[in-house]
Amino acid sequence: MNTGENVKVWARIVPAVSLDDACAPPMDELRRLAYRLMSIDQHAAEAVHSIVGSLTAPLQVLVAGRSGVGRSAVTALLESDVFASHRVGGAPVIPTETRAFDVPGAIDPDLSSHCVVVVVVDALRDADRRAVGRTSDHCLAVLNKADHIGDGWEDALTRAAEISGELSAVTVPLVALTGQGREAFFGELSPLLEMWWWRRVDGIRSILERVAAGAEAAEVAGARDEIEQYLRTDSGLIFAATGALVRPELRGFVASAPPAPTTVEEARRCAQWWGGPTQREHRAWADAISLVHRAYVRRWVLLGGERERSEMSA
Ligand SMILES: Nc1nc2c(ncn2[C@@H]2O[C@H](COP(=O)(O)OP(=O)(O)OP(=O)(O)O)[C@@H](O)[C@H]2O)c(=O)[nH]1
Ligand SMILES: [Mg+2]
Repeated sequence: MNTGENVKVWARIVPAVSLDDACAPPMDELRRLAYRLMSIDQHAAEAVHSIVGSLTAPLQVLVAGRSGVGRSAVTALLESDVFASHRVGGAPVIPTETRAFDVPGAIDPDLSSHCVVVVVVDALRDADRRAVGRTSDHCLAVLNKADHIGDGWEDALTRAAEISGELSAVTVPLVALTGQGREAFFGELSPLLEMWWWRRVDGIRSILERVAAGAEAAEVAGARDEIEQYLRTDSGLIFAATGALVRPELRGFVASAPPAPTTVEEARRCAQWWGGPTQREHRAWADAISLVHRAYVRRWVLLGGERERSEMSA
């Protein structure tokens, strides 16, 4: 469930003001890798190009809910000038109205692999809870038609907070027809879309490993080395680890982990925490957790930590 506390998880390794700041340099590194591969292995170069393309491909946000709650109006608001120009890591956002929930004789739409806005109105129904339950953690609830709630905006905010508790999802009041409440709505939706974008980054490493293995099998000299070298660079490692950090199975760890390091001492503490005994016992150790650990060791070195004197390795 999106209860709000995990937003900006991606800024835990590299403190960055905006996602653009965090992702532009590593995306340039990937482009440079593709360029270097062009003279070695055309197939591998194209694969890396398409990875960069997939990062900037449109990001779909589904607008779901029961019939008549205002899905079309909310979709239209997301398509309006203010939000329409919004980009996430270079990717445009495409709002899409789903079929209605709770239509007799029809199966409810599948929301599991998307970023979702669930539109509800006052007086929740089981179908609303079901819709939120279908969305993994990428869901924001909108309490639409807030102009019909109580005596003013304060009442709408209070009701949205109650509904947020009932749904276990961040809920914002909105009047989709007039746009009242849209700043808070867009403000809550952006970090959700950013988390979703980092999921794309999380898939890169395994694709690159496959491309490297393919180059090896095809006996193209040098391509595998180039890719493996990229994966070992500070940029490649930290980018991949940031993607791994947004995995749902690490949510508990991330919540209790030290915040983003800005000093060498803080980075040392992060590296030690992520490399600690409890973490090593977790089934995600060999993959996600050890990757995050190694990224913090790199951050520690980049901030001035001296590798020789330490027992830390990466
Ligand atoms: N008062 C008020 N009415 C709204 C608001 N948003 C939508 N409506 C009205 O609610 C009705 C349904 O809105 P839609 O956006 O068509 O709802 P929908 O969920 O797309 O409906 P279907 O696609 O027909 O199932 C329309 O008459 C809208 O004008 C709102 O914020 N306040
Ligand atoms: Mg509609």
